[in-house]
Amino acid sequence: MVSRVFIASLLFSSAYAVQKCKCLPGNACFPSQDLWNTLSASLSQPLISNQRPLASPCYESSDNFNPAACSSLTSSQFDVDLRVAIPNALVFNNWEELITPDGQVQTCPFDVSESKNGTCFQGRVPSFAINVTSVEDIQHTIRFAKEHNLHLVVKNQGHENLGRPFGVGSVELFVGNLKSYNFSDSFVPEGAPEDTPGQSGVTIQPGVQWGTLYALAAENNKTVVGGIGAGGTVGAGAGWPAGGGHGILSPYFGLGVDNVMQVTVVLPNASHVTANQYLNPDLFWALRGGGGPSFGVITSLTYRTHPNPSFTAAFYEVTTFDDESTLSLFETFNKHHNAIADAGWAGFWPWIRTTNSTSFFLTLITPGTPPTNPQANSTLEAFYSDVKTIQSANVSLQITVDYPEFNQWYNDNFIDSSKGFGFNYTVGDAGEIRLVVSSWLIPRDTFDTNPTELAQAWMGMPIGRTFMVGGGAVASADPDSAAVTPAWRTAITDVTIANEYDVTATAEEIQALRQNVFDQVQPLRELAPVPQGGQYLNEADYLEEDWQGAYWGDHYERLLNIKKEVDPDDLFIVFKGVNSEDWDEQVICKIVQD
Ligand SMILES: Cc1cc2nc3c(=O)[nH]c(=O)nc-3n(C[C@H](O)[C@H](O)[C@H](O)COP(=O)(O)OP(=O)(O)OC[C@H]3O[C@@H](n4cnc5c(N)ncnc54)[C@H](O)[C@@H]3O)c2cc1C
Ligand SMILES: *[C@@H]1O[C@H](CO)[C@@H](O)[C@H](O)[C@H]1NC(C)=O
Ligand SMILES: *[C@@H]1O[C@H](CO)[C@@H](O)[C@H](O)[C@H]1NC(C)=O
Ligand SMILES: *[C@@H]1O[C@H](CO)[C@@H](O)[C@H](O)[C@H]1NC(C)=O
Ligand SMILES: *[C@@H]1O[C@H](CO)[C@@H](O)[C@H](O)[C@H]1NC(C)=O
Ligand SMILES: *[C@@H]1O[C@H](CO)[C@@H](O)[C@H](O)[C@H]1NC(C)=O
Ligand SMILES: *[C@@H]1O[C@H](CO)[C@@H](O)[C@H](O)[C@H]1NC(C)=O
Ligand SMILES: *[C@@H]1O[C@H](CO)[C@@H](O)[C@H](O)[C@H]1NC(C)=O
Ligand SMILES: *[C@@H]1O[C@H](CO)[C@@H](O)[C@H](O)[C@H]1NC(C)=O
Ligand SMILES: CC(=O)N[C@H]1CO[C@H](CO)[C@@H](O)[C@@H]1O
Repeated sequence: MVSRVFIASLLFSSAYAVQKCKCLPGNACFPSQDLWNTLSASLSQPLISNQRPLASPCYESSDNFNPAACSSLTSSQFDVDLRVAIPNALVFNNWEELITPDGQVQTCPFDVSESKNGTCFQGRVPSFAINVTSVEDIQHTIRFAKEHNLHLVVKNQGHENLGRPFGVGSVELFVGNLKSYNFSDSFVPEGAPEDTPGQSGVTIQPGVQWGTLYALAAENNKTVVGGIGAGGTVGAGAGWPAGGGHGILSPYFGLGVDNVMQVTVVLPNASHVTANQYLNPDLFWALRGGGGPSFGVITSLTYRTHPNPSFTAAFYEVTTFDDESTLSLFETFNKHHNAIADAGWAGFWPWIRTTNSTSFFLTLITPGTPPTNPQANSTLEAFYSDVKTIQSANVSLQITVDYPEFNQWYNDNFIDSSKGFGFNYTVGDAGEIRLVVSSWLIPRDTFDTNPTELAQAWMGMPIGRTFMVGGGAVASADPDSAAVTPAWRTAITDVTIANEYDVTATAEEIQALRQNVFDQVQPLRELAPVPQGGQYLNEADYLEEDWQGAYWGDHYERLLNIKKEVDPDDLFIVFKGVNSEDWDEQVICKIVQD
């Protein structure tokens, strides 16, 4: 019912002419219970109907009111492992909520006393979910959604940050339980010429998480280019590669998309196809950076695997106590940045600024113990040495640690938090479960030409989460070999920021936080404008205006053409996704301006 009110206000409050709308619960076109039962009978698991928000058992007005379940869920509501594993929650739960056109924030908070008169709003939580365990589950659902013009969404591990895995009145394909994998020393893409030599690779289903895959790779004495985050719960096989995928091993082995050898996918017409350099090459290109789920539902993906060398890791922390010293520190690092990257170091250089101090951290690795690159030691020591000339800069940590293999470094930084150093002791991940983010890809030239202007931009960011993951193999790949913006090929660092907020935030306050992250990044948009700069699709700014240019640069037109061919009926449109221009923010109605 909520959705009907919403759609009515959308229709009558704007000067737009409506072209076509998805069919929502409450609309006459919505499938009857009998039809849903028929769909359910075709699925491997029972259809989840009347799916409710996580906190719904806490509400007396809910069908599923259950004080015991409420109390258990209340204590685990911030548990990321729970949020990734279930279909009715996202990691960032602000995307479970709906901000209506008249500025109401429709939530279902755990603290019922805070709630809007005890109403658990459905928000953007899909009422119907398919617990996918097979390709056929996806195919049956796609045919059903197409026949009834439903709003179909796809959730994997739910870390995405524009709310795309959910939607008002939507039907959800939950693929997060697909967790098989298979290592091979002789992988040959389907359709390859007969004498094609096999390569070392791993085939995974979407729900395999990076933490799991790193551990499995280590057992096989291999590495895989992957994402990093506390706990390792980001999905390895869907949203991450579809958006590009960057990781600390990227300077050595390329972006995620550069390591994909093959994808299998269920297309919007329900065909299950294989895409690689030989079969469906246009689709293969689009799937590697075009954004999920715009080109279909990925059912498996094969990554190249790499050797598992030893690494030297450097950990460093310096604190400054006045703006002059902070600016000087930032400038100093910016001037050393490219030399450090060129000498083989990769990793993070985040900072956190509070009222009276700024802490700046390095969490870097370079292959080899001692480093294979002869410049590695001296370039970093040169930076350390320059920091000593900055007044009021207090170095509290400066160590190097030898790791016999990659996964031990990963473990010390993201899994075991007992070491007293590493990523977990820097700024960590954005901690809360409600946030808005922004990011910008900084070309290497900008560090050389504008170190002071960049330092001034950092001064305006209370927390910078900065990934030195470009250059090297990322830069040497053909910019047109995958759909990701060509800006990735000249970028050297990806700067990301986030604003966290409370469950009681009003629509106006949320808008102000979105504007705030947008504004923090504005100096970077001006210093490194599209197409030289760009934005990482998987760390997207809600307010980005030229999102087509920022995510894809001059690849957008080709992507749009492929999208129109593969998905002519707009089944898989997402907010700021390919061919979403004429759709409203909630992807309910396609609108054309009068
Ligand atoms: C703590 C944290 C750390 C991160 N670290 C990194 C990092 O180091 N490097 C990096 O590059 N990114 C990183 N990210 C960003 C991450 O890549 C994105 O959030 C990504 O979208 C997560 O994918 P998912 O499968 O876990 O999530 P989901 O939110 O479930 O899915 C992401 C997107 O893919 C779509 N989708 C889901 N399943 C499929 C499918 N089977 N086929 C097609 N589309 C599908 C969804 O609709 C959604 O649009 C990080 C994010 C967080 C929160
Ligand atoms: C809660 O209910 C009261 C009485 O019905 C009403 O006056 C008030 O506006 C409601 N508050 C909210 C936040 O909806
Ligand atoms: C989905 O199916 C799997 C396999 O049967 C099961 O373990 C899991 O509990 C189901 N999830 C939901 C939310 O029904
Ligand atoms: C793994 O791959 C091998 C060879 O590519 C194949 O024979 C085997 O069936 C696969 N196993 C699984 C579980 O997919
Ligand atoms: C693992 O691989 C590395 C090189 O990639 C090699 O040096 C090392 O000996 C291997 N370790 C084992 C236990 O096989
Ligand atoms: C910052 O410095 C001011 C003035 O020296 C002091 O009053 C305040 O308590 C300090 N704040 C913090 C968070 O340390
Ligand atoms: C450089 O080498 C010296 C001597 O081995 C060592 O103490 C120091 O930690 C190294 N520094 C870096 C940044 O690798
Ligand atoms: C400076 O760093 C040292 C450790 O090297 C630490 O003991 C000290 O507290 C720091 N001083 C300030 C003012 O933070
Ligand atoms: C499904 O779509 C693909 C891509 O557009 C097309 O090549 C294929 O022929 C279609 N299959 C069917 C059965 O229509
Ligand atoms: C500073 C920081 O991020 N600390 C975190 C380290 O990791 C544990 C869990 O693994 C968190 O509880 C800490 O908050």
